Amino acid sequence: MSERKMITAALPYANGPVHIGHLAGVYIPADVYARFQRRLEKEVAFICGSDEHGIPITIRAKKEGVTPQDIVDKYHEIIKKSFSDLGISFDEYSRTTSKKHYEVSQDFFSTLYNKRKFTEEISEQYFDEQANEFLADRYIVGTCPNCGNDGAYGDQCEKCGSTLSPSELINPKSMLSGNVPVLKETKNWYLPLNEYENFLNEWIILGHKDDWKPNVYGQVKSWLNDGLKPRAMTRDLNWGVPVPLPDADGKVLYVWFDAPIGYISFTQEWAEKNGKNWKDYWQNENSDLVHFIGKDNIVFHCIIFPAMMKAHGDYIMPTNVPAFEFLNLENDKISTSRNWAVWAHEYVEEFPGQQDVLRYALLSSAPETKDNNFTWKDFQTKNNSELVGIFGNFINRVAVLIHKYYNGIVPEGEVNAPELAEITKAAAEIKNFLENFEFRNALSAMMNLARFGNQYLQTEEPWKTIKDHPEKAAHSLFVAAQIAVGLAQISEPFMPFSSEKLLKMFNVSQLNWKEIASEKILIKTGHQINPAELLFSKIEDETIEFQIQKLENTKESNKKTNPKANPMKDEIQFDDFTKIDLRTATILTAEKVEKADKLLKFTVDTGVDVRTVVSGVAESFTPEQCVGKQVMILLNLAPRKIRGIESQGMLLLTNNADGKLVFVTPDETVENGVEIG
Ligand code: B3M
Ligand code: ZN
Repeated sequence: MSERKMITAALPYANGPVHIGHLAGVYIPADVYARFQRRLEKEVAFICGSDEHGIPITIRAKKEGVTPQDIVDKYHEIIKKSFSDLGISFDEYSRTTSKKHYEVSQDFFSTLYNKRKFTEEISEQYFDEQANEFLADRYIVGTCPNCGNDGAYGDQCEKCGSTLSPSELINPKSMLSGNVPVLKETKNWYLPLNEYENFLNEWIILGHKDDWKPNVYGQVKSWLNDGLKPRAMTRDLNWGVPVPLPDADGKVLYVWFDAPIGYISFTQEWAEKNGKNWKDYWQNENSDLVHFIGKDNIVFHCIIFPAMMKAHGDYIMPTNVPAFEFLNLENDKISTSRNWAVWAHEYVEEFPGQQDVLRYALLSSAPETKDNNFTWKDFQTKNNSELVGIFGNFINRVAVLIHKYYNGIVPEGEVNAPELAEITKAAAEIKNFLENFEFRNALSAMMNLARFGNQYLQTEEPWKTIKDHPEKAAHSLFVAAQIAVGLAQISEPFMPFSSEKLLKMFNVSQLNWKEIASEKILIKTGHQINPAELLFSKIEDETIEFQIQKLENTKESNKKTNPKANPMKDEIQFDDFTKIDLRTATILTAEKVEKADKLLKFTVDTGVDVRTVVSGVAESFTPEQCVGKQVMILLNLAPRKIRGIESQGMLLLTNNADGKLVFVTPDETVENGVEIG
């Protein structure tokens, strides 16, 4: 077991505030882990910061009509404050626009360059002549070659989910000017990931089958099975860390090159301020590097960054990369652009002093092995039944009764009481679970101790025995006090604010984990405790309804403003229009396309002939719903192969307010093959 723990949490993009999805899937578990490691007396560096480069930032800046710097300055502060308000105990929270980070990431690049680890490749990239800029993938839109969606991006079609490269798009357009981009040659530096396949195979596939989470292991395996390709580590962009080479004007480091190096540069910033040696954490075998991330970041942390570190030569590899799945909100995908989220900074304002409630609720539904769901009702139940009803209730009864019967002085009891073993048992279980990244189980183990304490009081009934068997009542409250202090101690990683209050209430100091697990007596007979303080309070229905209403309002306003009408396309001439052959047709048969969740294969009677058309509508209709429908078809569209099936023409579709596809149909049934226009 290593002495040091180098713990990182994914750097959030500074293009918006953080929400409960981020908290549940990265930051709260990471914080629990870091706090726990400190209690094990490891030398911990828990490092994070804002990711301030990349397209997500520049897109947001364009949207808000401000500079990228304005965007990152604004959101960095908001994010940083949310983390600190919620007790996320980073040793350092910095940002990738810091001077140090520029130095460290450029230096890293230069080292790889000097060691000849990059290949130089000239490629043709889309260029917007009006804006005088190369277009990153997200800045190009066009028609998806797979499903015909004409809002597909240069890297992905969000309608059919396929991964694309800009050159595959039909009719590409620049998002900057709306113009058709031209292809222009440009030189970039690539990391030949294929050369690291053997190393990755040996290290992860052979070495971590049993201790890495199956979702992480599985993803890496499938990437390696598909074979790795060289990947560009630089971009033609004007926002980012400049490439430190003489012939690299207008080029910056790829955001996924510089962002993970942020972990290293921020550790250096922290080390300098605190008299530490950063290399002890990053370049020493006696250090465990652990990355907490969301599942969409697996490839970057398990393949690309390790390959970069391997190429560099001086770095240790992560011992584990616990990646989380996603959290949904009220059964719907959390979305920043649709404002479908519970924002950390809003929660802190609306639920003052209740940070631990959110920490508890999010941990207990942490998306550890599959996507999970957050609902406000569930949040209320967790608070009212578990935190107030069990945990708070138990603590309160212990403190109140000790004050009532013994003036706040812990009474005498049997130090060998068998119930005391429950405390060490809970501490040992939590240790086991947390070492395996099982946060929900660890949290349950804590709550089970509170449950046990509650039941113990219920059976012992010291409020009754105090009259006829005062020594029995004293013993019961002595034991209950041990359990209460046990909870004060073991709850710290999960609910640090409450733990602190509890330690004060029982007038004891914090112990390390070994002490909790080995010392029988956590609070001695004769020890004076402080007055009982309320830990948790009931959350009323009105409070929850207010939150639910807020989400309803979001839904309503999304309906009104979305779908936003796209701007008019370029003007065309009447002649252009007459080239288009639109007809009425009837769907004769419909069936699913194998291994393509979104596609349906139709045969349609067009009046002219009977033909096959493939369309990406399977999420909106079942085949049965389509058969017999009269539709409109673009008849003279050149046939295209979709999943090996030749699609002859295109059915006209549009979206309704819920984003569901609907067919465009004539408002009364007409003959098939009638021309439209
Ligand atoms: N900012 C991506 C994300 O927020 C990215 C993580 C960087 S970790 C080095 O999903
Ligand atoms: Zn598509």
